[in-house]
Amino acid sequence: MAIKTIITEPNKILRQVSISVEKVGKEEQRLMDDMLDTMYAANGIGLAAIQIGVPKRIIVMDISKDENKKEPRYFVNPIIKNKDKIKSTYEEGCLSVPNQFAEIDRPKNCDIEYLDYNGHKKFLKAEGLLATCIQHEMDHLEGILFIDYLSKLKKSMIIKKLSKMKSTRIVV
Ligand code: GNR
Ligand code: NI
Repeated sequence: MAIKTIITEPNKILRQVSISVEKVGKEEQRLMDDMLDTMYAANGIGLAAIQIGVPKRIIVMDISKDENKKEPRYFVNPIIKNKDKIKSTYEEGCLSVPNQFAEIDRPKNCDIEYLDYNGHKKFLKAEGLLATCIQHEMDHLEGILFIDYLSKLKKSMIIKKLSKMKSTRIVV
C-alpha cells in the first residue's frame, strides 16, 4: 500500500484516454490498493487511475460519511448502460483541480456495468452522489475534467490560477 502523487491541471497526462483492463490480476489489485490509500489521504470520495498517472480504466470510490465505516468501491472497465433524462446539479470538485468548485449538471441516475476488485462482473443502479461521482470518474477515463463543462472564460481563469500556483510552488 502506498500514497501516490496526484497529478493536477494543467497536465497533458490528464487528457489521455485510458485503456481497458484485460484481466484483473495482482498488478491491478495493487494499483487499486494504492489508489484507495491516495484517495483517503487526500480526503477525496473518488479517484481514477489516470490521476496518479496510470492510463487504465480503473476507479476507486468511497462516498460513506462515517470515517470509521469505510465502504470502498472498485470499478474496472465501467460502462454506462442507461442514464436518466432528468438532470441533477451538484457542486463538484476534483483532486486534479485543487480548490476549485463549480455546479455541474449530470444525469440524476445511471446504471453501470463493471468488474469488481476480484474481476467479477457487476451491475449497479446509481443515484444521488454515487451517480454524480461515478460519472465524474468515468469522465477522467476519457480525459475529461469537470472544468470542461464551464464557459471558456471560467475554465481559462481556473487553469491560469492553477498554472500560477504551480509556478510559485504554492501547494494547497
Ligand atoms: O473528492 C471528490 N469530490 C467530488 C465532489 C463532487 C463531485 C465529484 C467529486 S470527485 C472528487 C475526487 C476526484 O477528483 N475524483 O476524480
Ligand atoms: Ni476528479
